[in-house]
Amino acid sequence: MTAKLSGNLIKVFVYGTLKRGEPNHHWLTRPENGHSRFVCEAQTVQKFPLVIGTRYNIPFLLNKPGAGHNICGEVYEVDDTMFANLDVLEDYPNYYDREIQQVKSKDNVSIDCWLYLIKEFPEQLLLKRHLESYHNAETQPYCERSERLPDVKAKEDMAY
Ligand code: PCA
Repeated sequence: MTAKLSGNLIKVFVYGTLKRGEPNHHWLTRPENGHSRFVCEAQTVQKFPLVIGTRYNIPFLLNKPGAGHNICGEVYEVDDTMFANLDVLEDYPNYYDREIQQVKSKDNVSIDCWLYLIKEFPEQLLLKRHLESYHNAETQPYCERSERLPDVKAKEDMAY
């Protein structure tokens, strides 16, 4: 017998702090946040700029397809509850936006997934180093939201 899940399963591609070994991965594995299952590693079919932004060193996938790299990340299957909780973490739609993008697994299977990205951003962010794969240990350390200053001007802060 398989466990009953509430509602539909949704595919999400994560490329930043939600990946295994990264600072927000616990959000995906906490049972009270809902259901999630690791599906595979994958890379975006489109190229995107992936940069580290703000004084809090947050990974941003910028909505400028064609610039940057095919981004490496992980595909998860999540239920509605987990998806809603991911929206809370990413502060969708105020901070991150999200859209469906095609990614490819290592054995070349195409999967349509939701991913979180920044749609409106200051141009200077494009001048930062474009990553192909995010690893907190290799960048300036990520600062959790609970440790940040009150974010009155979140968007204006982005280029910091
Ligand atoms: N969390 C989401 C978007 C950026 C971030 O840090 C992710 O890992 O895909």
